[in-house]
Amino acid sequence: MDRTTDPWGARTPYAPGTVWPSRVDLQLAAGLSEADVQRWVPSASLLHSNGDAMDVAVRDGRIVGVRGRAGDRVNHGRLDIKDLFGWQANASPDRLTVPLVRQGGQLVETDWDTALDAVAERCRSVLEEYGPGAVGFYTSGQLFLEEYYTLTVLARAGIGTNHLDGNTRLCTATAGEALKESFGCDGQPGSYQDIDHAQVIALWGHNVAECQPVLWMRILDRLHGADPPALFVLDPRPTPTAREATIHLAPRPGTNLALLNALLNEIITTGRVDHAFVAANTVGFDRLAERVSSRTPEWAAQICDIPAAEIRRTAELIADTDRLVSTVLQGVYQSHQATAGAVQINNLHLLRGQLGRPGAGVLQMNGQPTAQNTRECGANGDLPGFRNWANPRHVAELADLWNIDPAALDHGGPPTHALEIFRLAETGALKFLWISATNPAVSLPDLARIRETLARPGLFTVVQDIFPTETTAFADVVLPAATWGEKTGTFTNADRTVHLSEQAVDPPGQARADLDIFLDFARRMDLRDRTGRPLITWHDAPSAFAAWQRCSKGRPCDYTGLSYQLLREHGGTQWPATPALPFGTQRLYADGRFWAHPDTCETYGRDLNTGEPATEAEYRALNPHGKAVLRPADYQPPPDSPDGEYPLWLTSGRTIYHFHTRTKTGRVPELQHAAPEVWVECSPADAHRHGLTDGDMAAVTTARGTVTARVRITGIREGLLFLPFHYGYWDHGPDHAGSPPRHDRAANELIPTRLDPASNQPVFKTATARLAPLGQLGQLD
Ligand SMILES: Nc1nc2c(c(=O)[nH]1)N[C@H]1C(S)=C(S)[C@@H](COP(=O)(O)OP(=O)(O)OC[C@H]3O[C@@H](n4cnc5c(=O)[nH]c(N)nc54)[C@H](O)[C@@H]3O)O[C@H]1N2
Ligand SMILES: Nc1nc2c(c(=O)[nH]1)N[C@H]1C(S)=C(S)[C@@H](COP(=O)(O)OP(=O)(O)OC[C@H]3O[C@@H](n4cnc5c(=O)[nH]c(N)nc54)[C@H](O)[C@@H]3O)O[C@H]1N2
Ligand SMILES: [Mo]
Repeated sequence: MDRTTDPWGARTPYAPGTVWPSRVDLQLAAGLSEADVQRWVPSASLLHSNGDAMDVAVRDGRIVGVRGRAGDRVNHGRLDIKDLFGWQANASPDRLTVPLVRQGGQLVETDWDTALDAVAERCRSVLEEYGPGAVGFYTSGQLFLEEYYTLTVLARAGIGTNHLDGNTRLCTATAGEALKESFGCDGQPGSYQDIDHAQVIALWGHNVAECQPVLWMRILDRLHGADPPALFVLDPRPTPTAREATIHLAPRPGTNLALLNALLNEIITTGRVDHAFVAANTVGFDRLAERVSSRTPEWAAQICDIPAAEIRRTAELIADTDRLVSTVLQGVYQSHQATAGAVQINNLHLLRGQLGRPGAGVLQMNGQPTAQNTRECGANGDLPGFRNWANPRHVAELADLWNIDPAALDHGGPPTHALEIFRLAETGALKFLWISATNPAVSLPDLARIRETLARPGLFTVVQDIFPTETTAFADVVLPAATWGEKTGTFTNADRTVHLSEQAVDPPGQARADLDIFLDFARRMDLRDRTGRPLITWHDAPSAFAAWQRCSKGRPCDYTGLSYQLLREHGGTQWPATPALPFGTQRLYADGRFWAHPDTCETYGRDLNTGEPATEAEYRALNPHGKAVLRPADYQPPPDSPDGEYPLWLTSGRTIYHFHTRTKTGRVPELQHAAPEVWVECSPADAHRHGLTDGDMAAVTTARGTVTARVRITGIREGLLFLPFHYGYWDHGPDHAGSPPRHDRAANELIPTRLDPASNQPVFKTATARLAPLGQLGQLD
């Protein structure tokens, strides 16, 4: 079977409450069989958040394939096509293999000592002249736990800066915030096993078929088995996910909250609330009921452009079951009123008591493979261990652990978010920016502005990557990293499953593990605690893991029961895992105990529409006993909506074949061949109106820029365009000699900078644009 044309492979149907049958997926280099493999090294997928466990095949010191692990709780042996083929990127001839420093405008090769001394010297001089507020770190959702924790201690305790965030800000900041607002603390309530029991599965803005294909295989196998669940999909596009839906609603972009408020109202007015659960486990019911009381299906129908009868049918479907699983992703997190919307999905589960039982759970999904670790280790604009920056006792706990003065961690406000870090760089306030394992010159909104910022002469930029990218092109120092398969560490998927990923082969050339790079930098900076001892007391992945375990102790993400050995033997294990419960915890909140008590919660909450934080006193008054909080939010129309100049909505997202800015998947022949160039999806009516047919080249223009793309006519909502955001410029082909590069391919040329007020996650999904046949656009002829 060719998995590039049949991405989900053969079905293994199963009935509710039974074990998902295993199916082992294998891909080896051409001509090799399993007998040719000399070693199998345990790891898990690093190309999405599902955490699919696999063994990496090694022969003669090279990676020659992968095989899914049948015994792992997450994937039961399956792998998706990015994983089946993606390992080939590790051996690309254009990997970064030596450090580079900028000299006379050019990046030239150098050795590690020269490169890291240059970085440390600049960092020290910026600190002396401007203080820690001039130093920033922008990291990833793709490193390992040990690396994030080290970076966090280095940046927050060592340098003393508040400016540390991850690209998780673009990805799952809203997931974290929505969990904090409803349950007091980050941490995924549900478990993938809930799919095995569900009667109704609701996918909110989540194209799981393309983005978590193995989770989709699990859902597909239920759909093909006895007593299948009903599937609800909310997405304005007819995705492969939507095609299998019992009910597919395709709302106007940016209107999730209107629909959700109508669903909540319908559940309340039709007497479907589980009042016993609500009374025992929540606060805020009366306020929520009052706020949604006028939000009828007819009201939402006008806003969402969906028939009211469909909204009623949806309310019945999701409220007439005792086993509801929801997943939420970027169609909510990157859309208008992101946190407000995601929180209403939590509310829906709380009103119905759909939490903490087999088949009753909510998955506020992650996207990136290690985004959970960025968040729990505090490399994301939060404090490690889901501690509350506004709670002095939590701050003191960290200061104690790191043996530093608590004042060094008190910056009078929350940690700086990524877009603010870039704004500080733009204004010149930030002088030193270290970017690791992310490619902002393609993935941030409003790229022209990002390029200008990165090119500022007063900004010293360190970029740590495995390939030359659009971002390394702006760097003052480029550090070549080792990656998955070439280094050891742990990471945690979207349902809290921790995997150990072990080194299988040597990194290419002089490339070094990100952990070693951070540790080496910390040594060169001579970072000390308050008694003058080295601040960072660990030296490799296992000792970094042990340090993190101490930090996680007693917190919701408790890792103290885990060890590399346990992970090796037991495979994926869900935190919290304590010495008493070393094999982990399947569901959070099964006992109705939340991490929401004022003394333990991660946040005192905020207004979902303004982001205005509540004080400790206000939170204590609202939630003295630490129950789940039902937080309402009113629908507000999106600030930009189609007009005469930009008459269409523009959204963006993913295809199954590529990962993000394609630095890996673009170098894999099978994947690149399957999706070689950027396209724009539009409806038949919009194509016709613009004189376009399938395959024509068209220009998509917003107030920010123009992208040229091939037209793909689909059943997408009329009035909406979709661009994949995968295509930047590293393989754009040679420009005409001497002419400046044309920035006409990346979706983010077009996206303005707008943030969700509660999570500060950029709104990538609701821009407005116009479409034109390329021939009519004079300057691009
Ligand atoms: N193949 C592949 N898989 C991946 C990734 C990848 O790059 N490629 N990346 C990983 C990462 S980091 C992430 S975050 C996840 C993302 O996974 P998803 O969130 O599933 O992917 P997206 O395509 O970004 O967005 C999902 C859907 O949101 C819809 N949408 C747009 N606007 C709205 C709206 O206003 N309302 C609603 N309800 N829906 C809307 C889009 O039509 C789109 O189909 O995927 C992960 N998995
Ligand atoms: N318009 C639009 N924009 C979006 C989105 C969207 O849906 N629409 N989605 C957003 C989301 S959800 C996300 S997650 C971001 C993703 O955006 P990015 O994080 O910028 O995307 P990647 O291409 O994954 O970048 C990761 C970089 O790390 C490098 N790398 C890989 N492995 C390693 C390693 O082990 N060590 C080091 N040092 N480097 C490594 C890769 O080569 C690559 O350059 O994009 C966001 N931007
Ligand atoms: Mo993401």
